[in-house]
Amino acid sequence: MHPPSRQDYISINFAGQGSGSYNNSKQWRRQSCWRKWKQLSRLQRSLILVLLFICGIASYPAVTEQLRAIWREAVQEAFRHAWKGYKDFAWGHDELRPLSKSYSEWFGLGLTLIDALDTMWILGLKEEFEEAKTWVAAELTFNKNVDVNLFESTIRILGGLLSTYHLTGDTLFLDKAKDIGSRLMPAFNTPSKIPYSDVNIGKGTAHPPRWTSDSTVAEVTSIQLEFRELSRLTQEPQYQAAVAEVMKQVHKLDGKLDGLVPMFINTNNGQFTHQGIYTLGARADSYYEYLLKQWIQGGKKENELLEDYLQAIEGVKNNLLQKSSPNGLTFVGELSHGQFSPKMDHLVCFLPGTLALGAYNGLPADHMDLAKQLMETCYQMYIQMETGLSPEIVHFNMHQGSTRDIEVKLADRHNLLRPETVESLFYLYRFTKDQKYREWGWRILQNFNKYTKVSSGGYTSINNVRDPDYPSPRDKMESFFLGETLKYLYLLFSDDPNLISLDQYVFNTEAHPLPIWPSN
Ligand code: DMJ
Repeated sequence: MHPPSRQDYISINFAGQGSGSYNNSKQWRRQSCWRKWKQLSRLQRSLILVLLFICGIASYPAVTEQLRAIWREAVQEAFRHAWKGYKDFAWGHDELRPLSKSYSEWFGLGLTLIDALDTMWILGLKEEFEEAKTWVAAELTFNKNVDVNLFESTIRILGGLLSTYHLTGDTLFLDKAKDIGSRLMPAFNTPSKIPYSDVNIGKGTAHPPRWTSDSTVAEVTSIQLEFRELSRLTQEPQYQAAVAEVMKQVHKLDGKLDGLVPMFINTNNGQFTHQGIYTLGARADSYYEYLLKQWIQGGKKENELLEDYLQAIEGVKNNLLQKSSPNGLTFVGELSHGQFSPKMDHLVCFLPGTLALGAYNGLPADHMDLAKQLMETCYQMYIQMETGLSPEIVHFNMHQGSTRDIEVKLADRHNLLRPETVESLFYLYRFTKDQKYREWGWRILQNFNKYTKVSSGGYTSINNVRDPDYPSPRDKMESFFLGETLKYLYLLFSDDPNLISLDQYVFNTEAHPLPIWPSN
């Protein structure tokens, strides 16, 4: 690992006047300037000050634009570095292992490459995009005897192919999307129509995990944007029908608490299991995100989705929201059989962005207030750590007399290069134009560069965000670092609100933009 290679400062040189005995010491220059200033009349001085003030104001946008351009270039540079590692050591495989200069397979489908396609397009990395496209055309086949996770392959592969089709207009990606979409359909052949977690895309068989017949609630309710879009594009209704059936059932189910859902659902009887535990983190998170986003995707007409979303946000406020001590950070904890736990996953940091998106789309203004408070908390989860990177899970102190707001257990100190905080920063900046959100994102990017960049190429997850001397690299670059984290950072630093306009697109939970459906 090495520190960031770029130093982002602007250096300005004043040309000195030549003279016989050249004295250019700082002190001499300062005295000489001061003498000249004193010789000016009061009017002259005032005029100069006014001029300087006007120049300052006039040049401010240009200077800040120059800075943003530097930040965007830094994201492109980070992407190229990540891509170099992937290309050199993991080309066509699922994930780069940057330290061992090798790769790991999950589904054996070139996951990182597919997840990164639309990021390259958005970042303007045409050369990299073309070589990836050549691989998709020549090598990507789904006719393989492999088990894939329905949710992960939907959000990363189907979502990535659909968004790349929309951005490029190239039907290669639509054809591939249709192929994987139809191969995932056997997952819905269950007694309850709640899909199994795993599908063999070569054999056309599906099954739950070996130890249970349950599926994860977030997984079965966060595949809808992609399958609905596939139906719209192909005019084949079976994809939309399958995922709508899941939403219809979940809408009616008992076992919710003020709109909050348990984490598991049984594929035989369609009922929630492991009831009484409520979280906005792992296994439930994107259920809430997709309620809002499906409503937006479909033109804000599907009232049940909106009702469920609004009720759930009230459920969060009434049951999971607390403030930490001593500094009063607002956080979202968890509830287990009536017992509150001040535990918050980094995954929950999608929520400020989702709340802000809802408020932008006409939902209550206090959703935006809450978004801003939670955004601050998520940022604190980074800067209060010694590396300036968030751990996977934090616990907040709530008792009087605490000296720090955030505690991290030994087992929770890892950082997987996750996107949720920079994702929310992107939304908050788009809707408020408050520059602080960009500055926070810039600091986070610098910390990724400092502690997770591997010199031979790629970035790595780390084990310990609290040890800047040895963050203990894990030797894995998750595909979402390219699919999501770097994409959201680039969009955060972009001044063009039409670069993926939020009036035209809705991002799936893997940061792949899908079109909002035209009203006709
Ligand atoms: C991604 O695959 C998606 O963002 C998902 O919704 C949550 N987990 C990872 C990123 O953290």
